[in-house]
Amino acid sequence: MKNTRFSIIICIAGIILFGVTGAYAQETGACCTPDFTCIDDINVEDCESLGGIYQGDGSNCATVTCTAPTGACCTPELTCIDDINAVDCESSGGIYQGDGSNCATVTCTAPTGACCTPELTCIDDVTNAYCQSQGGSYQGDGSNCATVTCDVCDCRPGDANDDGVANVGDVVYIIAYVFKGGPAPQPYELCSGDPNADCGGGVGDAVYLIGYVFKGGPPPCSCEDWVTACGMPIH
Ligand SMILES: [Ca+2]
Ligand SMILES: [Ca+2]
Repeated sequence: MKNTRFSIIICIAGIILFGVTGAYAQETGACCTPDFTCIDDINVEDCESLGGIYQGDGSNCATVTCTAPTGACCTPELTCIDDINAVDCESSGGIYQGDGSNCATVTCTAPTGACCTPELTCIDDVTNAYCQSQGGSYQGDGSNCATVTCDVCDCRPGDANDDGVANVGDVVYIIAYVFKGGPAPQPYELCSGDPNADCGGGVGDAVYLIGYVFKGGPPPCSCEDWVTACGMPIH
């Protein structure tokens, strides 16, 4: 009889304890996710498992603003901007300096080097990001124009499929490009597909190549000839 009464007490205590902890586990509130959207009615464990920041029991998205932390941003030109979030900084090519950082204590430095512009001139002391933003080709950290050659003529007019030789495969490639919406000549859409150096791509180039390959006609022009005829940049 005593044992039975004891069991009942334990059972009731268990039910009360379960009720209390159960109620506690069901507390919910708003959650700011890592991409700064707000989710309502979520408990702290679920919020944190999403990588979010729990806004407190009973909070809700109507009154919560999920904002990204801000800090200083070094732009590609190495100037500093304050009070910007990481996503905005990096989407403009900058380097985010950390939450709470500010330009008063930040020095924006980045490795620099030489940059070959699309016009094949050389610019010194620019960052990779800046060079690319100008459509250039970055030559590596610490490189400089004294030792860099930008004016490389690396187009092979007539080798439209970029396999190193101008032959019947390029005739087929150019015809597919002109008449069937095939891929453009590579790597330079115009120059690589323009063996007759008339600064335009078309069926005339296929005819010119056929003459060269099958009929002993003149060979495709050189890259230098093409640039002389059509000018820089190679494209
Ligand atoms: Ca080829
Ligand atoms: Ca042509």
